[in-house]
Amino acid sequence: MARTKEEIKQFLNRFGVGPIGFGEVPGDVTLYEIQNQFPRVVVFGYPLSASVLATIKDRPTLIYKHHYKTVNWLLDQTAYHLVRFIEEWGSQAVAIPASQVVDWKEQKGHVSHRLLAHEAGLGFIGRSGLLVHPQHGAQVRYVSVLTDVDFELSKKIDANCGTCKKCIEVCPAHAISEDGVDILRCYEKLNEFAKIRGIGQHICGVCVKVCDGKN
Ligand code: B12
Ligand code: SF4
Ligand code: SF4
Repeated sequence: MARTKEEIKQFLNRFGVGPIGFGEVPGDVTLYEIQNQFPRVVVFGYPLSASVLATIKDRPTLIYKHHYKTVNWLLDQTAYHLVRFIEEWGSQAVAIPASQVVDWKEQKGHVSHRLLAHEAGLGFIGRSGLLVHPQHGAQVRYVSVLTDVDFELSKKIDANCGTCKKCIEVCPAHAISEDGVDILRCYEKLNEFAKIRGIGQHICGVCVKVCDGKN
């Protein structure tokens, strides 16, 4: 069993991925379109470039938009390769798109990477609503591969933001408070940003930039 986990890690390391976690898919989780019930999940991420994040002040920059798309592409490509790797063992796996909306009204993906990343021991959900990794903070984008491979689970991280309030202070939509994020407010601001020439995506990056895991 442990061997399987190590083999997956070694395989992913060939692609230069960052954090990798192994979790259980909660029984009550809603999966859009996917019929099979996969009991396990491998979640992994690529850290964002510090130099690209440094270009962000109070709105997304064009280079951040490009980086966002590049990292999503890398995540989807690597997840595809991991699915093939697992299928060659005769097991099943499905890659959840890095950033695809399937329910526009509720703004939901096939399943939440943040929820699964928390299950896979990669961090805690911070005040910003983002998944905060102990070393990288929120500066990682994630992807999930659901599978029936029965590997050993990673230990969940039981931590929180403590006294940090950095994202509350900088959010251009004033959407973050001590109690969490008002996602509607955030979404309205991201709608505004999407109209900036050349951006065209619901992105921002301000809460990501300040959450560097150094508090
Ligand atoms: C649609 C979407 C949006 C919508 C918001 C929708 C929403 N309600 O969350 C909009 C367009 C507004 C948006 C904005 C942003 N997004 Co977005 N988005 C998505 C997408 C495609 C689907 C999210 C979804 O299904 N949400 C539904 C709800 C139910 O799930 P959730 O919010 O993800 O998870 C919550 C619950 O599960 C719960 N929860 C889970 N475990 C636990 C445990 C405990 C103890 C508790 C209390 C709660 C709890 O809290 C979670 C966080 O609020 C995901 C990709 C994906 N498939 O996950 C990316 C994703 C969430 N986005 C991401 C990012 C980075 C952003 C932005 C910073 C934009 C940018 N790239 O510049 C902002 C940040 C907004 C914010 N502060 O949260 C990253 C987050 C990475 C990270 N480190 O956390 C993701 C995971 C994409 C990726 N591949 O990495 N996004
Ligand atoms: S910036 Fe600070 S308060 Fe905000 S999510 Fe990150 S650790 Fe939590
Ligand atoms: S993505 Fe931007 S607007 Fe949304 S919560 Fe983060 S800082 Fe605020």
